[in-house]
Amino acid sequence: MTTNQGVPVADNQSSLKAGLRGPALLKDFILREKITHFDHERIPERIVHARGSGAHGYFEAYKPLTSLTRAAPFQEAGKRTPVFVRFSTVQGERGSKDTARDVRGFAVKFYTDEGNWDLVGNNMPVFFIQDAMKFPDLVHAVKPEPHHGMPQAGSAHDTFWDFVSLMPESTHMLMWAMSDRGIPRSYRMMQGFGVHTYRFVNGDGQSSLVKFHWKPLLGTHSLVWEEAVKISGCDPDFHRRDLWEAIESGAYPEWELGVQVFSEADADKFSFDVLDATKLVPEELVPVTPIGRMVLNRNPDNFFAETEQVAFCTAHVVPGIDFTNDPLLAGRIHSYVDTQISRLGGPNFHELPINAPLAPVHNNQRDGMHRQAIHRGRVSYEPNSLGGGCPFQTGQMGFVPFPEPIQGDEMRGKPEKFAEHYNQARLFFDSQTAPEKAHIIAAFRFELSKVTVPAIRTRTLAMLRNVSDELAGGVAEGLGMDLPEAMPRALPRTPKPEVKASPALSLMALPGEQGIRSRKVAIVIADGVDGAAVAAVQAALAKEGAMGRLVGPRVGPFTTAQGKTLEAEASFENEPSVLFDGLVLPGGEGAFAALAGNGQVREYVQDPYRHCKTILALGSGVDLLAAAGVPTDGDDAGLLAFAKGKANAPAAFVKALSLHRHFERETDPPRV
Ligand code: HDE
Repeated sequence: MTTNQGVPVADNQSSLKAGLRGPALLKDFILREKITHFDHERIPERIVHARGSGAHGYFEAYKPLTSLTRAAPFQEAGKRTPVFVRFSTVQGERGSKDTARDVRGFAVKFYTDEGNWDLVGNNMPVFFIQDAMKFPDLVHAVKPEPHHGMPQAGSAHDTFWDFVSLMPESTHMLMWAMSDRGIPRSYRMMQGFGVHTYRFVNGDGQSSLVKFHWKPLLGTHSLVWEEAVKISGCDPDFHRRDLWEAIESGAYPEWELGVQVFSEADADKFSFDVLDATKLVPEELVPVTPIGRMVLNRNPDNFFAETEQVAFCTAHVVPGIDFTNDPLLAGRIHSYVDTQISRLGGPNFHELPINAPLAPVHNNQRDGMHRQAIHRGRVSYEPNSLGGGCPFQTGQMGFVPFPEPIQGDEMRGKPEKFAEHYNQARLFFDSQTAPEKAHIIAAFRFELSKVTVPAIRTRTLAMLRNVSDELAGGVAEGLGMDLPEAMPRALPRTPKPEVKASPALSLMALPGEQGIRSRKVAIVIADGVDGAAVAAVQAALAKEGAMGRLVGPRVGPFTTAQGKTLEAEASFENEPSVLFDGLVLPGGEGAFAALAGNGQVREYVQDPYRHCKTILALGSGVDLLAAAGVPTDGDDAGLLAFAKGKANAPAAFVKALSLHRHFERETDPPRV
């Protein structure tokens, strides 16, 4: 062990004192160096997206896209570009819970051959506001209220709803945020979107407009609200742990990158403006073409050095990728570099290993806080002759901005199509399945029930009336309110939307291609449990890449009916059933009788039932269901109860588990 100066440390246990019971001495430079460094261990957290988790991986192109773009990752089939991805929540502070109802960040840094490209997106394809001018207002409104610093990581409070109910442009995004997308099951099970319309530019300088989509191979899946609330108590790191464990176990999460490509002429004809980030381009209007896949296969070595210090910037584009005039994007191009300077303590954050491009860097920028590079020689200017002219500019080989013609006079304002706020909100709501609609209504009801100022609730309902009376009526009923008049619209005539229903907007549209891979199932054991049934279920799960975890009244060994020992890895107390995707009560003569009277065990069984998860009960396990008040007589595809056992029960369980949830069981309020 040494000090930071490389001096060997003889004693790392005690400070230097004048006598064993005497005062500590100022000259103890070893103690002072250690404490001073410790005092400065924290850096400012991100203003938004403070809480996040990251992973390394690669992007692999399916085929060359040279006719569309000269961007390095898309030039050859099979070309692999290293990436670092950071997923995040938006509202909460760095230590806040993972399962808050919130938008999730989905930021990808591509270390391309021609420099770093950051695609800094979200898990929702639209945003709350249209113009960067409103971002600080939005964030101030949603963050904990300034007088008392509450609530943490939650939008269910007055200032957020006050702001959004005065900003009808937020209506569409509110639909997404109040939908199940706001409480994903896992970072690995969410879509990602670039949100803004970007440009592809090919080698001839021709440009097309492009929207980016990430599609998870595991499908899109979510939690239910009550489950998310309970998880936030028993495992605030739920999503961080899930991502970490999946990668450690070799179940590498994978996404397909797709693009919607269209021309400016197409865009001009759309009923909405593609520069408006509160609008998406329906897939039924412009299909999504898959262009490659991303695999995350390595956890960071050090959370701080990589996940915390990674600096994503929308300004980081490479030749072949360019911006459009989206006014929200314009603000972001400025903001991200600026924020890194204060967060990472100066302009040299690009030298931190996680931010450094793999492509070589040559320029005449010098000095500044925390400079790592040692520039040699006396030339730090261009043009020069003393350095042989190096480094010299690259001309057409370099980043050449797309020469977009400038139109109009300088002014503050918005194009007319920006004033239509409800067509796509309605499209989203109408395209949801019945349980998803019910969840949206419940989410609005919950959030607004936390709003203390009645006028804010009324104004929000007035806004929702422009989306759907089914939605507004459901929310009003849940709040015991009458429906107000609809909020007046800005445009006298609403542009006619191209698409009336977009099934792709439902989470159910992407069940995934990987079945139950990496899902976690709790298998309850106790003394006397049927060890053969446990083994059969575990084998069936393992075959599909899922994990059966033995949970007991305590951790440690239990004796099976067959006289063998099974080790409970977890207990009812340390891993409540909300942390699992499914539950198995394997049976065994008398195994569960002692548990039936226990309230904690009843809750262990009731929770997955109420959260519409798959449950398998065999033999005496069925009695435990009954003791928990779970009805076993109904027609429920997710509740497999076989009092006399059943040979193919494990296979049936695996099949039912692959459906993720059984919302046909759901009653609201829940019936157990
Ligand atoms: Fe961000 N955003 N943002 N944002 N954002 C930040 O940058 C900002 C917006 C997004 O994992 C900050 O490094 C402005 C849209 C992600 O490190 C900051 C505006 C979208 C992340 C910032 C927006 C995003 C950030 C905070 C409106 C989806 C986390 C710390 C003009 C497309 C990246 C930081 C990570 C982070 C500013 C709007 C996504 C302050 C000014 C729209 C995923 O610079």
